[in-house]
Amino acid sequence: MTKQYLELAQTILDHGIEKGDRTGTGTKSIFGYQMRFDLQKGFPLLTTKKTAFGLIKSELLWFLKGDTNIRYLLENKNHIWDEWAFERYIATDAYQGPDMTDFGRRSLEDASFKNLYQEQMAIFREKILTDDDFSKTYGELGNIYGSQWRNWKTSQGETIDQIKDVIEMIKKNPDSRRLIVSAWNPEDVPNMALPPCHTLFQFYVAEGKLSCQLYQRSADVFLGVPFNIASYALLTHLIANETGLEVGDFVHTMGDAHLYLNHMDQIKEQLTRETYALPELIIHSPEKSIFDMDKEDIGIKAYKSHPRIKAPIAV
Ligand code: DHF
Ligand code: TMP
Repeated sequence: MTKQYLELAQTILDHGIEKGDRTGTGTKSIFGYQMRFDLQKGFPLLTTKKTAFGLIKSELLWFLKGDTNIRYLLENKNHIWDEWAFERYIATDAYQGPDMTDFGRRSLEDASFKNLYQEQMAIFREKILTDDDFSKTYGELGNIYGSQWRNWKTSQGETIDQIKDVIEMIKKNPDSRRLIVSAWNPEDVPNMALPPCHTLFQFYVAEGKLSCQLYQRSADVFLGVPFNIASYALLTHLIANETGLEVGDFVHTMGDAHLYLNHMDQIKEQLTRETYALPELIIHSPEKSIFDMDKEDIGIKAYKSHPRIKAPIAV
């Protein structure tokens, strides 16, 4: 698995085209790429860089709850969505602190600004955790994944629970070619903190095994992709458990697959590292419904990896 990931990175280094992007960071990018991981051969968590499975798990459980407010993530010490909630907050009149325009880029270039930003971010996090009214308004990321997966709004004023429906369909009609969940809702895209990167996924059942294919429109290969692979592998395991199937393949299809220009040293370091055997996923309480799973119910065994490599995230 790790080898396939490194091959993707090497392909972008060799053939990627330098391209500007929304965040102003700059990328090397290719368009259209596919990887396939046999989930029977171990759980696809990168071994050439320590990858935080705990964060991947709490983010997925958060999506599955239909939650789009970062308070739950903060309660679980998960900060991967903080910047996008903060970005929305500073654009409102409620924010009265120093100018935070372009905080992501400026904090990389200016150490004293970085201090100022970290102070404001710390205040923001504390308020999200302690002030109910504040968190209801400013902890919200809009109708991102959780909302589209569990509460897709219809033109009739009803909601569709795509996850519940797809589980029912897998059980009743496993041969169906319509086993799809879409997070891309064109009407809602303008109101999201970040339009869904993992846009649409489809399940496939054959010989008692459940496979899943994801279409990811935009893929940050150094930071986002290791999380995305493990997250969809975990989702496939959970849905297979729920529907009484074994796991099959996770197929990862990407649109714009890019390496940010400030991740080049980090990815090159990773490319020098040897791979280890993959860990194993353990579902401790397989009898539980997917909707009642807690983080204690899911674990990873025998994860051996090289140390973490830090990299700045493009906001
Ligand atoms: N924006 C960009 N530019 N890239 C992303 O991958 C991305 N992902 C988002 C939201 N916006 C994004 C949600 N997922 C990290 C990983 C996934 C993620 C957001 C952030 C991340 O920063 N990972 C670091 C630190 C993890 C930690 O806190 O320990 C890593 O080293 O993996
Ligand atoms: P974009 O909306 O301009 O495409 O920017 C989104 C960035 O975030 C892009 O670099 C892709 C990255 N990303 C991932 O790779 N995986 C994710 O799960 C998320 C949410 C974002």
